[in-house]
Amino acid sequence: MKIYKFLSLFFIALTLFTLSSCRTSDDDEAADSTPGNLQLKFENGFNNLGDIVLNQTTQTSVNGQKHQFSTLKYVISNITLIDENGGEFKYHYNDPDNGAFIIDQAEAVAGINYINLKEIPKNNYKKVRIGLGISQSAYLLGQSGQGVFWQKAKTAGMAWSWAAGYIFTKLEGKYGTSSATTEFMNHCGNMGNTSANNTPDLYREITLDFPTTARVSKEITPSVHILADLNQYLSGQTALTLDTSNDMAMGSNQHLVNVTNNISKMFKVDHVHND
Ligand SMILES: [Cu+2]
Repeated sequence: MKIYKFLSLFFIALTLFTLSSCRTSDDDEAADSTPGNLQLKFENGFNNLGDIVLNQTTQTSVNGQKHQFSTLKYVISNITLIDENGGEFKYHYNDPDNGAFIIDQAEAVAGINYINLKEIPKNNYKKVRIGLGISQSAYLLGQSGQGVFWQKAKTAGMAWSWAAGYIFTKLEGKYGTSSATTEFMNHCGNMGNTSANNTPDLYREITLDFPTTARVSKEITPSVHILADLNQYLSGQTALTLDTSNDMAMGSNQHLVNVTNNISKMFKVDHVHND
């Protein structure tokens, strides 16, 4: 009985193998599965108006506060592409040295920050999932497990001591009632090991739909244009007012949890270029 089962499985496997090898030799062209590249473009704006100019573009919050940014940076990691069948391709997941990036408005070129992803399996992708910040799993690999990105984050001012860890989102600028004149600093990030320290985990994963399919192949490098609406910062799901109790906040206190939840809703894919 066992032998019979084994033999029938063996012949099924042999048939499938023969069929599939026929198919590949028949049409080499269509079956070319050479990986390609994909680009993510991040454009920071207020509402639907892109390209925030640091120290200049001023927004009024729902609570009536004028505010502008002098520093606007955040960490993106654990990028996952989701294909039309729901299959997921994880790009250097929990590997900050290769899979984490800093979006810095001061480095934007014509309002755009670029992340270029390489060696992406040829496929038709419908969604992307992005991590805002660095996951606990990645952080707990330890400093030697992410020496390159840790150094990069240090240089960019996106890290505290190793014990406290990364700054996930760094917002600095000025605010006020009639004009933006009072300085603020809101630095969101985890205080090290969140379960050992019993502190909130501010890492967020956000899934974004594509309005059209991104067709990755060796010929086509799709470019996914993401708008980040920074109006969500003070005017998101929790309307926030800056005052002396929270305008110099660093870490993961309740105000910064609210900021994180607000801005985790700020991303949307505006369009996809397939050229
Ligand atoms: Cu575009």
